[in-house]
Amino acid sequence: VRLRNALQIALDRKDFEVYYQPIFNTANHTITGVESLVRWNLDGEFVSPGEFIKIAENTGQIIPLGEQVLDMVLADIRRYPQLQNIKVTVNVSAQQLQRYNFPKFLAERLAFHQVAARNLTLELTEGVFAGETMSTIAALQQLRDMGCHVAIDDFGTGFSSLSYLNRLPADIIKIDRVFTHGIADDPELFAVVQKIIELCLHLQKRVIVEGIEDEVQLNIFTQLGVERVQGFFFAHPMPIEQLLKRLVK
Ligand code: G
Ligand code: G
Ligand code: MN
Ligand code: NA
Repeated sequence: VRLRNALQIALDRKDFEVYYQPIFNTANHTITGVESLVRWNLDGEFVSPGEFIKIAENTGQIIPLGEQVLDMVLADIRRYPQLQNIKVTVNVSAQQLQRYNFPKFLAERLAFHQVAARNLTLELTEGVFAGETMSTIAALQQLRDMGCHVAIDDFGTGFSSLSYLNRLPADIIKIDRVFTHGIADDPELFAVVQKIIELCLHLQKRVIVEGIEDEVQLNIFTQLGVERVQGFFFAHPMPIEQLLKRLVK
């Protein structure tokens, strides 16, 4: 309850900021995109999004929070042309798709900020397919029809999934970092991940591997044909000012 109240005050005061974690091309290690990640500075300390996002999802506060994040990201894209040449992803919770007409809201915000839909990728976890599947799939298809890209986040951790991979209206599959962390010393896990990646590429989904923390992991995934990676080995999430320095170079 305490965190919920604090969250409401933070929403009213717009106390949130957005950090960006770069996504890299394995071929030449250039930045091809960034994932936006909300940050909440409460009395000088960051509250973990893992903690407050869950609360916001349970209380419905995820709706206004998601709107504030989206507005901050779109304002950044509009303001910094460097962000218009790369893909910017925004995490979207299932509730945002299920509780109201998210595609319509997004279209309004894109128009307001004068940002093109193709600049934006929406990241949804497999969990969105747990309930109201038909309306969710319809909403995702609508987002793609608008010109946005859709990514499935944390792939492999949900209840899913291979059985409907081909039916998901998604352009991008983000392989969860639990697979990345185990891959170097678990041959069975390696075999599973290899098959998942093969299948994704066969279905012409772009694959992004998350949680790359060392060169061994990077080399393994590069050899498996992965072209996009994200993780602390390359860069942590960072404020926009820091990101801009890396984009100029
Ligand atoms: O940034 P960090 O790794 O601590 O994020 C923890 C979790 O919070 C991740 O699962 C991430 O997807 C989620 N998250 C971060 N920013 C946002 C956001 O703006 N919206 C939603 N819905 N989830 C987010
Ligand atoms: O669930 P989602 O993929 O949206 O979570 C994104 C979060 O993962 C970010 O908040 C970021 O802090 C975290 N993250 C990004 N790269 C790494 C990494 O290499 N290792 C670990 N442990 N976490 C990471
Ligand atoms: Mn994500
Ligand atoms: Na993830």
